[in-house]
Amino acid sequence: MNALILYGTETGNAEATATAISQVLAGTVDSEVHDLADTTPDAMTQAGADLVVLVTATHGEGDFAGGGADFFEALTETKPDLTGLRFAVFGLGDSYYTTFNQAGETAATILTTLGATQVGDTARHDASSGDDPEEIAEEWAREVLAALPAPVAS
Ligand code: FMN
Repeated sequence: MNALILYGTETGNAEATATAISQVLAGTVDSEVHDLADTTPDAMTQAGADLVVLVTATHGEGDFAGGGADFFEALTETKPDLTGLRFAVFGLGDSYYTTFNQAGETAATILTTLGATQVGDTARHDASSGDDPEEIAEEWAREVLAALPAPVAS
């Protein structure tokens, strides 16, 4: 099984979190980590990925961090059929904002609308909690692995 881990970041937390997730997946699935700023939606459909893990921070007023805005704008314009693709979302945000983790919610909605199937729950890291996002993500990634159908995860 192949996983594509895509992150959108402004200050680095999502990138470090994506790396932590890839380390949990290693051994069970082959994964690659890419910055959304250097990625187009084709990567999801042409690279043969069975699972896409989106790790996105929310910035601005509920907006995607980093390259997320351009990536999801392209996705909603080209509307590829993502039926058969599994995805998981790890959001990073701060409950100080009323738009807490909005980017993660938006990502999940867009991918579901295009036919992809979500694995596990959308994670919502809260910077105000003081929790380490990498630790939270490692536990979450194990839950995602457990939620994959057995033949796919093997
Ligand atoms: N978090 C939210 O949940 N909603 C927001 O609208 C939001 N806006 C932010 C705007 C600014 C200018 C900053 C600095 C942070 C904002 N955050 C918001 C919190 C970030 O998402 C959080 O700090 C996250 O860990 C940053 O991840 P990154 O280092 O990958 O960019």
